[in-house]
Amino acid sequence: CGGGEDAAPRTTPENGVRLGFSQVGAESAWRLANTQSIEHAATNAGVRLDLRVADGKQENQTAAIRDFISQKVDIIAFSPVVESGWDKVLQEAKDADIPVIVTDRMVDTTDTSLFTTMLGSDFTAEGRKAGEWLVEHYRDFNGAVRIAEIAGTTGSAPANQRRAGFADAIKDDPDLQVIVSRDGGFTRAGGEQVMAGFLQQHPDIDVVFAHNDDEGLGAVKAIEAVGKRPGQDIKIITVDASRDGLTALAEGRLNYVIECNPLLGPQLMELVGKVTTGQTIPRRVVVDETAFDREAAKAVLPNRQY
Ligand code: GYE
Repeated sequence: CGGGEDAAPRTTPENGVRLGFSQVGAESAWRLANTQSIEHAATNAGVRLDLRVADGKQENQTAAIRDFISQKVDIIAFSPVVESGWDKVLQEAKDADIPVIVTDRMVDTTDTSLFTTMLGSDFTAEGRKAGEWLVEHYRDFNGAVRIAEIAGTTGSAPANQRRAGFADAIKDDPDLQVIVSRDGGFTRAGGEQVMAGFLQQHPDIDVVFAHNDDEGLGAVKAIEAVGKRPGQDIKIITVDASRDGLTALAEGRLNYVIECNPLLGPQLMELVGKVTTGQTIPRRVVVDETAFDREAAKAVLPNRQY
């Protein structure tokens, strides 16, 4: 396996490193920007990219990785749809002496030698920022605040960690209560459907914490459909800070948006270059991120890339 102190130096193939990349799917604006960033960065770095998009199914990703192994690519990278269930296929890559970089979402493996590094965001910190904003926003408010959570894909790292970070940030304020939580699949349609169901059962929801912008924008539609005003009657917090998310924030239909940066391509290609030439790399590379309120959204929107 490349990387680490005992890595055997590899030589870069003359006509470019062959990188097999298995992508989760095309569920969100974040994901589309992430795929584009990886494609552009590969072209710029002269990396020969074999990109497979898995339609949100783990078995498709496992099959793609097996295919990369049989084609003897130089290096594999992937964004795992869910955290668990990767040990076997990663062991196969290791046995074939093909290094693996995990991007975006973390894997839950018993053996951390199965991948060289993990490049991605700190999802727990993102969830915590959402919770901290809420604590601050309701600081002088007395009485219960009923929160509905539209979660990301069940079993995925961002869903697990955003939920955990959020819960941790609000735990000392007993007024802040998560009354329902359901998987919206990180899509607009999913967010709309889940929110419509929530509103039928709980017409008194005060706040929505959606695990991504697309789900939050779906919730906006569902809230409007019952004649309520998103951003006013029901506050909405989301994660990603895509252009559509920030636009809704600037218009006052979302209230707070945490950034999750999908433009990992250049950093990934740098790591690919280092691993394939036997250089030492850190085990974990975190992406820099911030959070936006309405004014901050207006300021960055003109130059927003995704
Ligand atoms: O927040 C969401 C996407 O894994 C960070 O996946 C990513 C998440 C992102 O579908 O929009």
